[in-house]
This record gives sequence, structure tokens and C-alpha cells, in this order.
Amino acid sequence: MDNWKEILEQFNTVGTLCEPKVLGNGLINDTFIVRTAEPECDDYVLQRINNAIFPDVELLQRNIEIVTDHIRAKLHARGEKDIKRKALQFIKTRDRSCGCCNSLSGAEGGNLPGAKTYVCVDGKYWRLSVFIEDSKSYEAVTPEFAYLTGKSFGDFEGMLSDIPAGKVGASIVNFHNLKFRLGELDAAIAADTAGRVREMKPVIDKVLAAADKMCVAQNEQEAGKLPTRLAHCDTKVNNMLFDAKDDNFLCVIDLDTVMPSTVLSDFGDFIRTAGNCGAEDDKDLSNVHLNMPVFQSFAKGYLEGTKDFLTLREKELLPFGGAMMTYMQTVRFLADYLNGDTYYKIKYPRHNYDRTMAQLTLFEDIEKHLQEMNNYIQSI
Ligand code: ADP
Ligand code: GN1
Ligand code: MG
Repeated sequence: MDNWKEILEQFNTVGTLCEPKVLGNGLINDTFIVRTAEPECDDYVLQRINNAIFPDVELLQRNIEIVTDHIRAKLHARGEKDIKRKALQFIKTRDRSCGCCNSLSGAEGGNLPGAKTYVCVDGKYWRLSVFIEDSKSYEAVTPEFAYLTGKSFGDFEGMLSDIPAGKVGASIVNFHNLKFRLGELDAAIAADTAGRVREMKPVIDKVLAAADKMCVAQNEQEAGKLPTRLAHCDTKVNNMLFDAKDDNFLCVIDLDTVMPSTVLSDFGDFIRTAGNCGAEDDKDLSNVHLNMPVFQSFAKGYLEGTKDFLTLREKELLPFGGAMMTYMQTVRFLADYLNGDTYYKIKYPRHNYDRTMAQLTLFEDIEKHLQEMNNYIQSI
């Protein structure tokens, strides 16, 4: 990154900034750590926002500011200590206008009038947040640890539950809309851009055969029987930070996809990721199956964290959410493979094929365990 100084100098930082170094392994944005030379100054996290995937950066950053300000206020009201490490803080720009696109910010609560939490340099969008010191994230959980993650994601949703409807918009329209995703798959099959439909025919048939039953929750949501709520919509365990010293939960990060959805998005995506004994892209499908102890412990924590607001129907549908989110991810990876790998970053040519097969395998295994999962949920 040659122009890092030009990017960083636009933000209202303190201290001498060092060259950014890669951080994390997300599939969408590019993330870097920016250390400062002075030990007493905060370090920062610099991110290039994937503008192809998040077309409305202004809305995206406004959402994030609303969410982080709201969480900070909640933590204050609870008398929490160490709020600096328990809520993300995005850095405002020094100037009120963006040299590239000349747009002015509607950001609320900043000390600089019109300051924004992103800049646009050479057509690329960047944002900066405070690096949370002495924190760590995990790529996997033990069953014991899953309780804490469930409780913490549940509490996160609870804190957002009184943000008025309509204030936080959809940063990606139709993001967790399964019918829309199935429509994208249909379009990918019809276009057959990469010439992969023939090879994938047996997989496509299996996936499409499950479509109707997987849309049950969406039908209920559309009929007003399943509440629409603000959800995180990317509840991988590596989107949480923990205290490096004692593993206490600090905060939920990666807030790009916080948007109106249902609780099934968050419960289900956690089961899809941390509740998988294999990897998301495991080539060895014998590794891929539901980790029942992780499911149980996460569910217990999640029900604890959401006890003030979860409806009976939401509770009943949680196991279904695990199946549905794994199914939706299968549909998304499959469509991307058929489209010639245009959405997810891939590390090798058949990466989206491996991802599709691993997610389909996990989906089928979760389906086999649905009754057992339902029994467990009802026993709590
Ligand atoms: P993405 O998944 O889109 O690449 P994330 O926002 O999840 O981006 O960040 C990637 C990783 O960087 C996280 O898993 C976490 O380990 C680390 N990270 C991100 N933001 C912070 C922060 N503010 N403080 C400390 N570590 C962070
Ligand atoms: C993407 O950025 P990352 O890796 O956390 C994707 C999620 C998928 C996930 C699959 C904006 O998340 O929806 O579940 O990859 N995010 C977006 O690993 O599409
Ligand atoms: Mg992330």
C-alpha cells in the first residue's frame, strides 16, 4: 500500500503512525493494523471497505456510528468500566469534505462539524478505528467457551433492540433474504457464465430440492409471525474480541452487516461456523459435521442473553436457523462458483467448489440432528 500516509493523514489521529500491516483473514474487506511509535498513544485498525459489496458507504458508516454510540450509552448506563475496550470507536476525519467525492457527512455526535468516519482516496474507501489493546479473537470455540459467546451475541442483540425501526438500514440489500439468494442461484444457473453447471448438476439438484422447506421461516417473517430485529448477520467467533489476559468478553466487532433481519441470522450463522467440526472449506468432508456440545452450550448462553426479548416462536426456530443459514451459505458459494468466482476472495481455482461441498455436507448433517437440537432447546 503506497499511499498509506495520504490515507491516514486525513483522520484525526494522535501519535506517529507506522506503516500498516495485514490483520485478520476476512473474505470481504482488507484489514490492517497501524501501530503508533509512542506507547501511550492508541494503535489503530485501518480497513479498506469493499465498495463493490457495500455500495452505500455513507449509510454503512452511519449505521456503524449509530450502533457503536448506542452500545457505548448502554454500557455507561450499566455502570460498566473499561468502555474503551468494550465498544468500537471509529476515528473522524480532520476535514469536513472528501476530496474525491465531495460528499459531506451526516455523522452525528462528532466533535468536528461535518467530520466523517471514512475517506475516499483514488476511488477506494477507507476507515479507521481504535485498536483494542490486550484483546484477542478466536477462530474456533470449545464447548465451555461457546456459552460465553452465545450469551454475548444475545446481549449484543438485546442492546440494539431499542434502536427505533428504520434508523439502521440495510448495508447490503436482501443480504439474508433466502428467496433472493435462491433467485441469484437460478440466475447463475441460467447464465452458466463459467461453464460449470453441467459439472454441478447433482449438487444443484440437491440444493434446489431443499428450497421450499428452507423458506419456512422467511414465510413466517413475511406474514408478521416472526419478528424483524436488528441482527449482526456475521456471527463468526472471530468477530468477537476477548481480553487477552482472562478471556473475558470485550465486544462484538465487524459491524458492517448489522441490519434488520431475524434472530435466526445470528444464531444460525454461529452454528454454521463455530458449530462445524470441520472448516468452512474443508476438502475432507469426513471432518464436517455438527458439533453438538458447541450447539448446546451456545444455545444455553444465547437463551440466557436474550431472555428479556426472545419470543416462543423465535426460540422454537433456533435449530432451524442453524440449518437455514448453512443452506443459505451453500446457495451463495454455489452461485459464486457458477458465476466464475466474482464475489468471495478465493485462494485457489476450485475454492468455491470446496466451500459449497463443505457447507452442503454440514447442512445435511444439521438436518439429521434437528430433532435432537429441538429437544435440547425445549429442555432449557
Ligand atoms: P474482516 O473480517 O472484514 O477482515 P474484522 O473487522 O473482523 O474484518 O477484523 C479482522 C480481525 O482483526 C478480527 O478478527 C480481529 O482479530 C482484528 N480486529 C479488528 N478490529 C479490531 C480492533 N478494533 N481491535 C483489535 N483487533 C481488531
Ligand atoms: C463473508 O467478511 P467475512 O469473511 O466475515 C460474508 C458473509 C459470509 C462469509 C462466509 C458481506 O464474511 O456473509 O457468511 O463471508 N460477508 C459478506 O465465510 O458477504
Ligand atoms: Mg471479521
